[in-house]
Amino acid sequence: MRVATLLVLAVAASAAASDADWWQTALIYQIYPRSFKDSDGDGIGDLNGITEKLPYLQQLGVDAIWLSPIYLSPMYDFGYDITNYTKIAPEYGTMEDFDNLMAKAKALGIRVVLDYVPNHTGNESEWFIKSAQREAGYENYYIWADGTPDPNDASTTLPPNNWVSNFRKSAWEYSTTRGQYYLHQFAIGQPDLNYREAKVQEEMKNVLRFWLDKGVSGFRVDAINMMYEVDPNDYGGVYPDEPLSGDEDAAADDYNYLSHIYTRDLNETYNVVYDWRDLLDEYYMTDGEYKIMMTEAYTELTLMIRYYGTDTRNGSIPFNFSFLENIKNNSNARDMKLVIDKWMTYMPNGKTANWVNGNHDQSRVASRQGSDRVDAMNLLALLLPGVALTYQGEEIGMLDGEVTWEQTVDPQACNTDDPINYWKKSRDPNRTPYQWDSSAHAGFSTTTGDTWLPVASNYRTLNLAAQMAAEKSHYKFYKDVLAVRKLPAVRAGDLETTVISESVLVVSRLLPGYPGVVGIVNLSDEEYHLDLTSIKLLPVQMRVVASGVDCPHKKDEWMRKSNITVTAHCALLLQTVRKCC
Ligand SMILES: *[C@@H]1O[C@H](CO)[C@@H](O)[C@H](O)[C@H]1NC(C)=O
Ligand SMILES: *[C@@H]1O[C@H](CO)[C@@H](O)[C@H](O)[C@H]1NC(C)=O
Ligand SMILES: *[C@@H]1O[C@H](CO)[C@@H](O)[C@H](O)[C@H]1NC(C)=O
Ligand SMILES: *[C@@H]1O[C@H](CO)[C@@H](O)[C@H](O)[C@H]1NC(C)=O
Ligand SMILES: *[C@@H]1O[C@H](CO)[C@@H](O)[C@H](O)[C@H]1NC(C)=O
Ligand SMILES: *[C@@H]1O[C@H](CO)[C@@H](O)[C@H](O)[C@H]1NC(C)=O
Ligand SMILES: *[C@@H]1O[C@H](CO)[C@@H](O)[C@H](O)[C@H]1NC(C)=O
Ligand SMILES: CC(=O)N[C@H]1CO[C@H](CO)[C@@H](O)[C@@H]1O
Ligand SMILES: [Ca+2]
Ligand SMILES: [Ca+2]
Repeated sequence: MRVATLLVLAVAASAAASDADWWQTALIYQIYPRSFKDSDGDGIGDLNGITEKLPYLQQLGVDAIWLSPIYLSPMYDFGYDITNYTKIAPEYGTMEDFDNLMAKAKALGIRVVLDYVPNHTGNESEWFIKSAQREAGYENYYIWADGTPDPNDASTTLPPNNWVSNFRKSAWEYSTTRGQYYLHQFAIGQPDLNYREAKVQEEMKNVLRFWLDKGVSGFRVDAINMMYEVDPNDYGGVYPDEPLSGDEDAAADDYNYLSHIYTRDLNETYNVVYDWRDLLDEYYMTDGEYKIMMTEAYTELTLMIRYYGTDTRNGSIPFNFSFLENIKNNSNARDMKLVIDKWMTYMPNGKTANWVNGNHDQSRVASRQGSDRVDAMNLLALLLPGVALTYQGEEIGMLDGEVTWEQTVDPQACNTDDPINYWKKSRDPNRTPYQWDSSAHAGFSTTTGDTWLPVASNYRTLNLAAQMAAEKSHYKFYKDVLAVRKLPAVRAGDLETTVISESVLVVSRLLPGYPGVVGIVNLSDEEYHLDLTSIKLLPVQMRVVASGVDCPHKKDEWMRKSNITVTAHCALLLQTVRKCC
């Protein structure tokens, strides 16, 4: 059988995680504050709830938490519509609660990364209200434009052009206060800031400084590639229509109907990201802790790679969503290997890769790929070189919850006005509360009423407490793998991905002078006998250090590389005892 492998040589020399390089191998755990833990029984998760659960995250082994937005907001888009970037949403707590969370996290060795939402504020922001009133100095904080005449009704106007919002329908909303339309690439309550205005750039830098002064370790940056729109001065003073995409499945008011050449991925964006990097580096120079910046952009690979920086400027870590988008429930070992190798090949020299399994916008791994692939996907994300991101609940293999049309609150789903097909657009099912235990509301809340979204009905059997008590569970496997992630071979070793057969992928991490680590996933419904003799660098004897729920193996069991059995859906992690190579 032909064995395809790719070998990526280690670049990082140091194996220890100091304050300078902690981020290069960090496991970052994404918390969606509204759904993590409710400390005061109002049915909504909050900061004190997160603080209460920090010891859990520490024993699990996470390096840093990323909090989805915690700022003052009317919550039309659950915190991504920010009224004030430096105030805490009252339903999540107070600034004192935040300071307390920071102190506890620091004491436990967990770093805190915040969500930064630069593309838009909420429509209740003081800046937006002042801009709508044309208050001196604020006139150009947002993207304003005149309407076009309505041929059928002289008393009214139509939007300035054909641009469509990510959440469907026109991206323009009329402000009676100002007598002009403002742009919103997302919900109506999320007006786009104007980055061609120098004062906006300065204000947004001050937001970064405010939180860095409070001791955060960096930011995850929302929807970065939507930051700039074209300059109307280059188009005769108007914002030009976007061409049709040709997508036949998209209705005229659907985002995919247009090709977004004037509202996405503009070149101006990159310099702003590099400027933010310089600002973060000023703090790094002062306190010696590198501040991470991860940017979210669903775009093509070549544009994505530019966020990393240029020859003369440093940038961010662009999130790679290939795990989410390109690995399907029927992907085989070869497909997975391709996805991994492509990113490793395109990534600029010396930069850090990243692996995202899920987030609050995507269906959960277990729902997307089937529960029997949870261990395999967690193993791959944690074993590959670079930053790994885990969305809350993925460590126990949570499934999407059931949310009826009446219970639906996500604007992306509500905007469909479609009680039958709303679920296709809804992000609510993957935002249902964390399943802590089998008590009422899954231990998420003590409310006597409803939680903000319903708890998934499977919580009585699928919950953390049950998985902690079980001999084998997704949780135990995840924790075992995360412990191995701290080894020098995983932090700094070479990566080799090997397709053994249609359904078996082997990922090894080897570092000269240290024990090596080998992950094996069996994606098929059939049992295999593996012979890894062809992987010359592996020693003959290996020890099981993590064994997934579908594997019969026990931890600490010994295996010979010429004869390894992997049962259906088994994800296995082995460690060599002899030093590599
Ligand atoms: C946010 O609140 C602070 C006071 O806490 C105020 O100084 C600042 O102007 C506000 N910013 C916005 C955008 O409303
Ligand atoms: C903000 O937008 C929402 C719609 O998303 C609307 O209901 C609300 O009235 C707006 N508020 C302000 C202050 O403009
Ligand atoms: C954007 O920048 C790239 C790389 O520098 C360049 O090739 C491209 O022509 C630029 N596009 C525009 C529209 O200026
Ligand atoms: C970019 O970052 C690397 C690693 O932190 C550093 O050595 C280098 O000096 C930085 N380059 C610039 C232009 O800041
Ligand atoms: C991520 O990387 C894959 C290659 O592994 C690439 O095909 C894909 O376009 C990238 N996507 C994003 C959103 O980063
Ligand atoms: C796999 O995905 C396809 C398309 O999304 C879906 O129709 C099918 O039911 C899924 N199968 C499993 C086992 O989840
Ligand atoms: C994968 O699991 C199936 C089903 O148990 C099994 O037949 C097959 O041998 C396994 N593959 C390996 C390499 O062990
Ligand atoms: C993954 C993620 O954070 N997605 C966010 C992108 O931006 C929009 C608008 O701010 C949010 O609705 C998404 O949740
Ligand atoms: Ca609460
Ligand atoms: Ca924008």
